[in-house]
Amino acid sequence: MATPKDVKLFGVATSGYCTMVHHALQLKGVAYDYVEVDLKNKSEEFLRLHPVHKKVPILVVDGKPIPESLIILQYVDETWKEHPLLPQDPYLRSKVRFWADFFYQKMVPASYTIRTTEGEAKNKAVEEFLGRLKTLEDGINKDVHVHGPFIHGEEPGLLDVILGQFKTGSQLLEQRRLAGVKLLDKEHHPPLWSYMDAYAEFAVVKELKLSPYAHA
Ligand SMILES: N[C@@H](CCC(=O)N[C@@H](CS)C(=O)NCC(=O)O)C(=O)O
Repeated sequence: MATPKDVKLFGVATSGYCTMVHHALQLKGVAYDYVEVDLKNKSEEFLRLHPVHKKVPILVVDGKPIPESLIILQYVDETWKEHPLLPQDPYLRSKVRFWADFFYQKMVPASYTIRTTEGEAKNKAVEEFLGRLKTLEDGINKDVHVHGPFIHGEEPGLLDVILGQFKTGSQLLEQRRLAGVKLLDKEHHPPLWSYMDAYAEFAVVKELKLSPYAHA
C-alpha cells in the first residue's frame, strides 16, 4: 500500500478522543492538517463525512473518512509503521485490544453515569466506576505490562495513548461533580498513576497539551 498523502483530522480541541488521535499521529511523525469542528453548527462537509454518529474525531485520508477514535488509532497504527502502538505478538495484541475495548465499553459509560446522576445513584455509579478501575488496573498488569515506565513498556503504546487522557478526565470529573470524592489517585492506584505520569511527561504529549476536558 502506498503511504497516504493527504491526512486531515476533524476534531474539537476539548475532546479527549481527538487528543488521542493527535498523539497517535504525532508519535508516528505523520504530517496532517487539523480542522476544528463547530459541534453546535455542524457543517455540510462534516455531516457528509460521518452521517451515522456525526461525532468527532474523524480522520480523512486521501479523501476517505474514518470515524471512531479506537478504530482510527488502529488504522493509524496499521498504516504508518514507525512507533508501533500494538504489540507484534497476536495473543498480546488481543489482550491490548481487550483492555482498550473494556475502557470504551465499561469506563466511559461509568463516568457518564457519574456526570449525569445525583445522590444515591451517583454514589452507586462511583462505586461501580472504582470497581471497574481496579479490574482494568489488575488486568493491564497481568496481561500487558512487563517492565518500563509505560503500560506497554519502554515506549508508549495504544493503552498509554487511551489512558493518557483518562487522568485529566477523572480529575475534571472529581472537581466538577464529586466534592471530595477521588476517582483516581496515587495512593489507591500507584501503577496506573505512574503510567499516566510517564505518558504526561513524554515529549510529544507535553508539547501537545490539547485537551483540558477529556471525554467531554
Ligand atoms: N465513540 C466515539 C465518541 C466520540 C464523541 O463522543 N465525540 C463527541 C465530542 S467528545 C462529539 O463529537 N459529540 C458531538 C455530538 O454528540 O453531537 C469515539 O470514540 O470517537
